[in-house]
Amino acid sequence: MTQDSNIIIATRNKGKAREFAHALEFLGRAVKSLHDYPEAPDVVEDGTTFAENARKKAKEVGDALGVPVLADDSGLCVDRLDGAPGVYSARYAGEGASDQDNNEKLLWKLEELSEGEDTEQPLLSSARFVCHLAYYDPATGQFTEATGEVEGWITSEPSGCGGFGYDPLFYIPEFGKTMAELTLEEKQAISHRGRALERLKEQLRTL
Ligand code: ITT
Repeated sequence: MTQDSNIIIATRNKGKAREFAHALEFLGRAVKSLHDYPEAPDVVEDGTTFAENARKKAKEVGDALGVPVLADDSGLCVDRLDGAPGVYSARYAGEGASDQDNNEKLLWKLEELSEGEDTEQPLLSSARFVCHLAYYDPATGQFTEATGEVEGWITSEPSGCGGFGYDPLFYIPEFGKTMAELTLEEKQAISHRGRALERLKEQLRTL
C-alpha cells in the first residue's frame, strides 16, 4: 500500500465499514468498503475459524482487485451455547438473516435453556466478541494479522441503537451498558475490532 492510496476493507457490512472509517482516520487516507467495489467477488465463508475466514476474504478480494485489502471476520461466542453462533454469527437465523432475526434466535435459544430455572436474572450467559483481521498484499502474497476479543454478558433486556449486529444484547458490566449504548469512540476503545486494530496499527502505518 502506498501512502496516497485508499485503504480497502473487504466487507459489505455497513456497521463494520463505519467503524473502520472512524478507527483509521489517523492514517489520513480514504477508507473504502466493497460497496465502492461492486465487482469484488462474494467470498464463501466456509472456514472453521475466524482466522481462516478472514484470510480467505482478504486473499480472494485482494487477488481479484489486484490491490492490498484488509478483511475482518468476527462474531459472538456464547458460553452457554458452547461457543455458538461463532463463525456462523452473520447467518445464525439462516442465510440472509437480519440482525433482528439473529438476536431473536439467540434470546430464544438461551431462554429455552433457562426454562425451569427460578431466576429473574436478566444476564443469560457470559460471552465474548472475537475479531480477526487479515491484511493481504497480492504483490507479495503476504498476510499481516491480529486478533482482538471483548468479554461481556448476553442480556434478556436489549438496549441501545448504536453499533450493529448483537450489540443491543451484549452487556458490559464495567460500563453498566450494552455495546449498542456506547458511542463509536467508546466502542472502539474496548471492542474486539478496536483491540485487533490497535495491535495492527503500527504495521498499518508502514504498509
Ligand atoms: P463481511 O463478511 O462482508 O465483512 P459479515 O456481516 O458477513 O460481513 P462476518 O462474516 O465477519 O461479517 O460476520 C460477523 C457477524 O458477527 C456480524 O454480522 C454480526 O452479526 C456479528 N458481529 C461482529 N462484530 C460485531 C460487533 O462489533 N457488534 C455486533 N455484532 C457483531
